[in-house]
Amino acid sequence: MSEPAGDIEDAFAAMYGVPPSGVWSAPGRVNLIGEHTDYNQGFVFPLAIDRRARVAAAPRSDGRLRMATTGNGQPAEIRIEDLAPGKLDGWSRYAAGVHWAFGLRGVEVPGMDLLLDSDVPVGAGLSSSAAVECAVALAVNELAGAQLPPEDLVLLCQQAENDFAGAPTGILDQSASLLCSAGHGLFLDCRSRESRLVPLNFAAEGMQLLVIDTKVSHAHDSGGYADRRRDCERAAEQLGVESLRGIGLPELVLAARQLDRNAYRRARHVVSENARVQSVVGHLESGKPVAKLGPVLASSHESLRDDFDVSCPELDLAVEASMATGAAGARMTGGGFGGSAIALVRAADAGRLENAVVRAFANAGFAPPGVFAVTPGAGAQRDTLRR
Ligand code: GAF
Repeated sequence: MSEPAGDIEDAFAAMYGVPPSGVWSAPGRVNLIGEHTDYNQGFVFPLAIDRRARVAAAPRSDGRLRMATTGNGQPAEIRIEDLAPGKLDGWSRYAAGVHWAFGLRGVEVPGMDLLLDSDVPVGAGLSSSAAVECAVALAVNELAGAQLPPEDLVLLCQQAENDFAGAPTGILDQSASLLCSAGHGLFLDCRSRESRLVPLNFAAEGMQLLVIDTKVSHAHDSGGYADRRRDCERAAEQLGVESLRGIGLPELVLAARQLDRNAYRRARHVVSENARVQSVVGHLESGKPVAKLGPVLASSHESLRDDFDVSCPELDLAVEASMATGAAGARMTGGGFGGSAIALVRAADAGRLENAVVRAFANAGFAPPGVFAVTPGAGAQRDTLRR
């Protein structure tokens, strides 16, 4: 787990010789449903998880930005005025990208010392990079006196990820991290950017939401994600609509001949996934049990596997083994090409499911997966009181 705020404050003082001005944190996310819909102006329904990136920060007067992680020696360093895409790598490009994006908005960003600690697994499809961006964004927002609202910070962090870190992602992850609240999922319309919180309490129904981290590391700054985005844009163009949000399933089927095969399959996923998000939110808002969401989670996984081609053998096996062990539902979550699956399971069966998935991975010759429960956690926040 990440360190309590007091520990990171002490570690900051030991590293930089002064106490931090504050500690801010932001969560990773699980997307319950609504995959690859965000950059198609569609619907998503994520929850923040109880795993977070935490950053201690203090401004400097000499324009230098220093960034370190707990338990890891020397800070990376760059002058704020020298920040430019391509100049940094590793996690520091997410933090520095946020400073850069504030600068693009005309905010005078001071130099800063940062110390980061995170228990969001990296490369697991749980938005570890967005968690870093959002925690740093809260710190800079306050220390630079920018006072941007969370909705603006979503776009600012997305810009850091897209243009500074080079991953052409949508607004799902940053929205989940900044706008979610404990005990809720976030229903977000990525076209209007309107959102509302929907109560989500797995424990009250004797259920658990498990994450199965396949340990197949994914990265969205390499080819597959951008290819899917291009397929979707081509599909919209061939259909003569601004985005795939502009078409329903019956019209898409009728227009099938206008599209090449991949464009049609990608569009079919996006259009059907939007309908699935709406049906999940409708189901929960009318007070129906979360345990009954199994079939819709299953069809989301099939669509991502068969039409969107973003699953992989490890994700498919995680889902199959979960369903064979009595999960109410399971699907891959996040961008895919590795990363994690989720399984909705009766709490009493969680241990059995974990054993079955671990055994199935061993039998298939895959590396052991990580299996852990998540609960809908708090969104990004300041963790320490203002002095
Ligand atoms: C990744 C991206 F960062 C999100 O924007 C989203 O597209 C997701 O993959 C797929 O739903 O997490």
